[in-house]
Amino acid sequence: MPNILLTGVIGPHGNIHFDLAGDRLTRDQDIFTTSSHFHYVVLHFLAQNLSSPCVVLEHPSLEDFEDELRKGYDFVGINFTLVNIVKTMQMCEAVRRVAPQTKIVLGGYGTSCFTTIFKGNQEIQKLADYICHGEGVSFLRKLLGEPIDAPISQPLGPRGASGMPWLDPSPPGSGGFVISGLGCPNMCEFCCTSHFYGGEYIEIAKAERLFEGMKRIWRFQPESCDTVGIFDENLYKDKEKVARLGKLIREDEEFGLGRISYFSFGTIEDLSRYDVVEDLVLNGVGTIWIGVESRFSTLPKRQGREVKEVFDELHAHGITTIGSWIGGWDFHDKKNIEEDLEYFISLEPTQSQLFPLYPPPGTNLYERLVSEGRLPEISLAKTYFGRTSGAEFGFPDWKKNFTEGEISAIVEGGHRRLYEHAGPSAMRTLRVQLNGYEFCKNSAHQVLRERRSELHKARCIEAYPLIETCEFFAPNAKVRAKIGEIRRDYHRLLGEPTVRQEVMSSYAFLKGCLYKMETVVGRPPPGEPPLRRYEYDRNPRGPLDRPYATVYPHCDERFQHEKQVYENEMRLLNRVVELLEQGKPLDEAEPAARRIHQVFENLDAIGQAAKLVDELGGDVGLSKGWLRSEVLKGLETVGAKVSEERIEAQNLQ
Ligand code: B12
Ligand code: SF4
Repeated sequence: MPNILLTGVIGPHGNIHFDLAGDRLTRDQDIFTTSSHFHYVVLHFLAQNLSSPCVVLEHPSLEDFEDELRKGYDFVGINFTLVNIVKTMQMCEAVRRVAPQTKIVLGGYGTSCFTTIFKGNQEIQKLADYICHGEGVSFLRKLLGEPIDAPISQPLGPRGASGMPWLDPSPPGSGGFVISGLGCPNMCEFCCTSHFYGGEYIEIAKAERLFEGMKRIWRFQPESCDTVGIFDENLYKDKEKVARLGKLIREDEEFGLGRISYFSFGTIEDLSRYDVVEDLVLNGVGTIWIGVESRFSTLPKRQGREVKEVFDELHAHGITTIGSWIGGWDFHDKKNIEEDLEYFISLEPTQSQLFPLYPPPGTNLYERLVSEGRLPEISLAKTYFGRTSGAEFGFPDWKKNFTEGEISAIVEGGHRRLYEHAGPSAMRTLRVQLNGYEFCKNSAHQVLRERRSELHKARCIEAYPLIETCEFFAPNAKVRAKIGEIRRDYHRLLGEPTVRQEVMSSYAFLKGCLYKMETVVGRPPPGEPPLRRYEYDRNPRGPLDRPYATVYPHCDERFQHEKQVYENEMRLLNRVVELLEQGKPLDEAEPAARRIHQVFENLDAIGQAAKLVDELGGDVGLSKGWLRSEVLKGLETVGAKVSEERIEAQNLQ
């Protein structure tokens, strides 16, 4: 059987992170920006649907990649996006040099470069032996001589995670992804995923197989009940599938609505055909990512009910949202873009993604702009892509009423404005979970009263310890009042906090203050994700074993250290909780517990110190704008260097 290596692109990734929550969904929320990590679901999906032995690599450096190639593979499959064209070229060159007998297969959205910007360029076409321009399982099975119509199994991959980096630097993995379908017939002009599949919808799994995949993921993580993601550009287009999946979840004895909820993508057009309770809440929907794009959009997918009405209704019934907004359409001018953004902010999406409009090659938007002479000639684009490091994917100024700089500033400002209006996403989520709990508790449906309410309750209990820190560091009085109301509603609905919740609140507050101070004086940028190697050796494994063995070839010392510190802290806190629950006075406890007690007694002073450091940050030359944008992205600028020097000078005095 042929030997396959499947890999993502080489690092370092620079500012093209794998941190969806930090970079986008909770961007610029002060210390409440969560951080997350993602895995290559797609590589595991491919590996788990082939019978040939495979190795999957995540985040190799060029050297790691070359070392792996030397082990001898028949095929190397690379997944890449357009921003990573240059890295992909480098990898192809490495394969030809180090392992000339290995055949190269390219796949993923990046391959659209071969039909657009590199169309007809013989030299570049020769980079790879095979290019997959669509669904990959059938492509690889055909290439490897495996049965094409064998059933497709849902992936059970490594788990991603997200959380406040200062609370738990390495939160346990949660959730997972199943794949319902690829592509979308709507073909919105700017959308590269629908164009990639030529406007077709390729169904990967019916409701029954999806549910099996979801249950399999849940069985592997009974301790951390969280949400499973369903990849489908437009799940809610198929109302019958959503209903069938919902029935399976609702009637499931093992998990049911008390444990299972899911995330997927939906449009206003489709959601307008749904009843929020009968068709969504009762069907196990947890979070919906809705492309709002713009209040003024005439895209068919945006037609239907008033957008705000849809968001409000979802939130009122316990369904969280990710809203996305795009700035820089032709119809945007300097005045109406403000109105548009203001409207988006008023939706208070639980999480958000704000982006400038950009024309991915392969879309109708790209074609139109080229034909209107608004984008450089394709040959120029070729040079452009070839010249950059790959990290600066973007286009020269082409927007009607904005330069790229102007639009970026508006988008960046939008994150902050949303935070200053709606507060941290952690509290927006808690608001929605409380709403869900109250709604379910009072519902006429027994299954909501008895089961789904438990899911909301568990999430509220988990989020409680963050309330105090969010309230204390709220960006303004309006947000502080909103959080105060959340606290009151929590107490009204779920009673007084337990001893553990109180202790965890104090701990969160302490850690939040420390992080705040660290933010002001400058924190090292997040590290590169570590190399992970997954071996699909095809040896028989039990039903509750993962289908691969994982190896971390390089020790990540920072990660190990932070994890160790966290575990020690948790041991100590557990001891404190134990003592308090037994009614034993902490000032008579063993020294470690006594010290924690003393620190907790002084939280007010620590909080004031953190606020002071925050305020002084500006005076010592640390502009808040720099802290927000550059520290977040881990970029170095001249301004940043100057600020660092000033801080060092101040420290020496
Ligand atoms: C999950 C996701 C992420 C995750 C994980 C990324 C990862 N590498 O796995 C995170 C959050 C980290 C992420 C980051 C980014 N992402 Co992203 N992401 C997605 C998302 C939502 C789903 C992708 C997915 O796994 N789908 C499920 C799989 C099964 O389907 P698929 O990708 O279509 O794969 C099939 C085929 O393409 C093919 N195939 C794919 N790879 C291969 C490889 C081989 C060898 C073969 C034969 C076949 C094959 O077979 C697969 C199964 O049929 C898509 C949007 C979307 N709705 O699809 C964007 C998307 C892929 N991301 C995109 C972008 C721009 C980014 C970022 C650059 C964002 C940023 N500015 O930082 C970074 C780049 C990170 C990186 N270095 O690769 C763009 C890519 C645009 C383009 N034309 O290239 C997309 C399409 C979003 C969009 N609409 O613009 N992303
Ligand atoms: S509805 Fe969404 S996925 Fe479908 S074409 Fe439009 S933007 Fe793309």
